[in-house]
Amino acid sequence: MIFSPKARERFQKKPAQAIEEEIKAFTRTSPLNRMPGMENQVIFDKPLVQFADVDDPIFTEYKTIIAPSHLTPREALAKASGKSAEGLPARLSIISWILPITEKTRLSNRRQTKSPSRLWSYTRWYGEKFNEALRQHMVQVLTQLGYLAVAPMMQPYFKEFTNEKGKYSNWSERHIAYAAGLGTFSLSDGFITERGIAHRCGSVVTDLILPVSPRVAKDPYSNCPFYVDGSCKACITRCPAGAISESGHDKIKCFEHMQEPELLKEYQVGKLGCGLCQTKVPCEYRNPTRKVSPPTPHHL
Ligand code: B12
Ligand code: SF4
Ligand code: SF4
Repeated sequence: MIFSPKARERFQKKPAQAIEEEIKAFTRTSPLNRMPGMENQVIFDKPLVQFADVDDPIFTEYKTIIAPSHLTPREALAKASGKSAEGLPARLSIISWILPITEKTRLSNRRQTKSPSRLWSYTRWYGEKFNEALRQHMVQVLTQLGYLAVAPMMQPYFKEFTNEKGKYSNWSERHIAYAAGLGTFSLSDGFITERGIAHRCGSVVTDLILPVSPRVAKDPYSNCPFYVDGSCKACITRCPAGAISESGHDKIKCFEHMQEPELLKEYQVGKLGCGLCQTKVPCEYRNPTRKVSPPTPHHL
């Protein structure tokens, strides 16, 4: 990847705009953002991109909210670059993105009552491969431009653990997205953005200085009507595993429901996903607490 002097200047003078454009262009043009065997069918629509400040105290709070093993972004970059956390530049940023799932895929999953549609499972399997390519691409762009950059989820130190509540990891992409002001959590546990809950997300830590995006949500659950006034609860009846109740999401029941060896074979994917609680619900493709939704469509 070779950058012209003009392109380099764009990253120096307008870094936020240049990063956002790079993520959107990669999503628009990458052959990996296409359903296999259905060349014209994209997996994700136009991404949302925002930035967080690495020294936001919320990242230290995550050591209590999630687990002590959850890395701060400074620790994540230091581990990857072989430096000490203190040896890194004073200002660091996080790039966080949301990849909204297309209408066609959402509609196909709306019709399901027990297991995910083929398109939804393809989004879980091939869509995450695209998400990985996007993480790698952004790290490559930034390092070629002379910046430090790491996608913690792609590092050998990324780990998933299990405790009495179920699975968790040492780099939660949704908690990063929350810090970057992209949305809030919900009754079903999913992350509700201005483009809804049906999405996948990703992030990169860098020493490129980016403007911090404001966190406008009142609290970590304010995009979910259940936590605003006790209403909605559509995800409770939508979940075929009985994993969602007024007390929240049972991660163990959810995980167990997603193990369907016959369907894995039929769809020929490594992981099925499910996402019934993310389709045919008021938060599917918009923030349900907004009276007026932003204009649609948001296709590439
Ligand atoms: C482990 C895992 C699972 C586990 C556990 C999920 C979980 N809730 O943690 C299981 C197998 C159950 C699972 C299921 C699914 N997953 Co999953 N999974 C992950 C993974 C690998 C790690 C998640 C993690 O670290 N969680 C940490 C724990 C602690 O988070 P938590 O319990 O949800 O956190 C709660 C508390 O922190 C609480 N909280 C309490 N106090 C406070 C205070 C503050 C300030 C804040 C911010 C929060 C907070 O809020 C949270 C929500 O209740 C991520 C990828 C990644 N690296 O991020 C994908 C990820 C979370 N999965 C994803 C998806 C899409 C799914 C499925 C829809 C499957 C599918 N693809 O079809 C289902 C959805 C389940 C659901 N109802 O949300 C997406 C989420 C996108 C979204 N729309 O929210 C992710 C981010 C993958 C990605 N790259 O996009 N997953
Ligand atoms: S379906 Fe309703 S209650 Fe459930 S997460 Fe979405 S907005 Fe919240
Ligand atoms: S909570 Fe889990 S099992 Fe239930 S609908 Fe959502 S993804 Fe499926």
